[in-house]
Amino acid sequence: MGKNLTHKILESHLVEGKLVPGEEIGIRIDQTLLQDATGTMAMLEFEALGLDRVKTQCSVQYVDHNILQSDNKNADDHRYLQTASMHFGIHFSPPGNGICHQVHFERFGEPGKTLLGADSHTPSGAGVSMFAMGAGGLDVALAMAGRPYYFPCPRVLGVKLTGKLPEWVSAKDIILEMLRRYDVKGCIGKVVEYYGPGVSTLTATDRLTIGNMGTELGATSTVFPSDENTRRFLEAQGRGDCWVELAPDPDATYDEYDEIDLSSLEPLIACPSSPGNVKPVREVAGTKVDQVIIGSCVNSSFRDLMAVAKVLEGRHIHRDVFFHVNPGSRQVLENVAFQGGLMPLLMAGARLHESGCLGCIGMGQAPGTNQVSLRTFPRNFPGRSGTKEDRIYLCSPETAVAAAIKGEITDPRDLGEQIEYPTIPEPEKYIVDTSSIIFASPSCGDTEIIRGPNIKPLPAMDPLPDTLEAVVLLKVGDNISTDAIIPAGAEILPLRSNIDALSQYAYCRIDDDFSSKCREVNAAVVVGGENYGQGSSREHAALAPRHLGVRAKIVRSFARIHKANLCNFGIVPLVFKNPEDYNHITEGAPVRLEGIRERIARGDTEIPVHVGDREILTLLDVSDRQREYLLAGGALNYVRENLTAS
Ligand code: MIC
Ligand code: SF4
Repeated sequence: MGKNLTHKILESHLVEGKLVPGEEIGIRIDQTLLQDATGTMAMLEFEALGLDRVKTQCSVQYVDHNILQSDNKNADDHRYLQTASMHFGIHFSPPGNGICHQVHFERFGEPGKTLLGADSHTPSGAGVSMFAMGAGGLDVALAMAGRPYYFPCPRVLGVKLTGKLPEWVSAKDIILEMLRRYDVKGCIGKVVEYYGPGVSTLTATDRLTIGNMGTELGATSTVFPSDENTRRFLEAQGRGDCWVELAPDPDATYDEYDEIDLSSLEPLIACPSSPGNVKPVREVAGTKVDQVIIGSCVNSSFRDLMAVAKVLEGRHIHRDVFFHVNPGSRQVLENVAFQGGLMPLLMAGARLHESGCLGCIGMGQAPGTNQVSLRTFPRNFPGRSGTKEDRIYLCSPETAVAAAIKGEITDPRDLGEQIEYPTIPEPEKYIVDTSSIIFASPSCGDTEIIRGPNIKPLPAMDPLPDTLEAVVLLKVGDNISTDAIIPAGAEILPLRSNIDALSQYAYCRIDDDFSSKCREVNAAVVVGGENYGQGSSREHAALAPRHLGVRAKIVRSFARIHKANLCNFGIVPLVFKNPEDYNHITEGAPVRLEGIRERIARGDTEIPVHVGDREILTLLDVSDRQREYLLAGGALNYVRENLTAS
């Protein structure tokens, strides 16, 4: 039986376990990526492991999220990350150089390698055929220390691509079509591997777009073959020497199958407020638009900006539209400028910003009250833009620019009557300017690490008690994202390296008093619905509640990264055995987990929970390693104890 590409890459990196879906496997990690919002904590965790240097082939620290400098905090963090990177042998990409996923794609990604990133959109590495995954900062810190990454072996969904995209339909519409089919939880526990004749019609940038938003499907990763298009891209980046050809066997099999005929696709759009709420653009055409943003780690590439610039040549945007452009990287901006794309953007009325996450993580660019905003971003969770009850739509650059011109949602194919479809060939050679990156070198090891007042040590965490007595302080519904657990935005994001200050904001968008209620009880429990903890990889969504005293969560189902983060920080992740029991729990109910320590230690998978005077059954589906973490009160306690012991 032929092998698919996912299994080939996993097999070549497997250090523990067997490739049986659902069983925990450990794989060797070749490369790691940190960004600043998750990176300060991950760097502190790496420091706590007491090593001199990272043990990976390549580790990179980016600064792209927290680049608004309204006081000392972010700039202090940047200097900490720079000096710590130099000290530990990590390449450092400073603020302004670009968004981690775009820069990693341009400068560091290599076909067939594994990449673990403290950011959920790390599967963007699919653009250059990496096996790339998002994880919590602690898991990435452990990978930087040379330890394997452990996760449940995924099922592989093979998606056969045939045909060729029509004009005005682009890679974003392929992933939106996947989201239309699978919604935000249809690919949990799966790797999506694309194969078939349609693959060769997609450039490396197109594949990045699809891999990036595979995260929104709940997928563990996305995999593409490495072919001539991969080689062409790497050569244009001056990195052709790392190219290898990678493909599934001709008779490869998959756990599940699907097929997309690219020629049959039409422009699609994700409506407020979920990436899975996808409709054909023509169904919402005519909706008045107030803001359009081209940018984020998806659709901010050279191709995307040039396509928009070409459409805008000799035109001006609608007078009621605020039109922003956030380039994905400095390299993108330099190449767009060189190829004449900048003037049409500026003359059309674009507000050109520095390269970074910006409005995607609520760092500026928030829309006004009741205003409709069309963005090429990957996410539109409620309130993430910074505006309450926001109306954010996600679409391709083609659909975005059509709306910018017309002032209303417009099927971009309608532009075709007056405007020729812009075909943007991959440049033969990109302008490659790496002068801003500080590359790791052995001499950097002496660099003194500079810590500003915003860098607070990690709070101590106590081990799990024998019996847990707690109170249900919050009950939430389905698809709660980590943005809802610990929001980002200009006010909160700068506190990521100060857990005590950050934790005051835990669940503040759902219950303003959550943190003060926590102070009144010994320990707290949170109850949730399906796909609890979807979205961002931020371990702060586990760390902050844990600091406040949340010791267990009982939900209908968990998202992968959040569940791993809960174990890493000693919060017991329980799932209702009978989903109906969700209906019988109310906020304020006392909860007792009798003998929880002993039950976890002896490997019980069924955990009885006393809620008020009822007993309900819950399931604990975690690995032996994660049981140790839970008992120790968190992975860091466990690893530290073990490092000391050995
Ligand atoms: C996001 O898109 O939600 C983020 C901000 O990039 C996060 C990381 C974070 O919260 O720092 C992610 O995707 O993991
Ligand atoms: Fe940054 Fe947005 Fe991408 Fe997250 S999704 S890495 S916030 S651009």
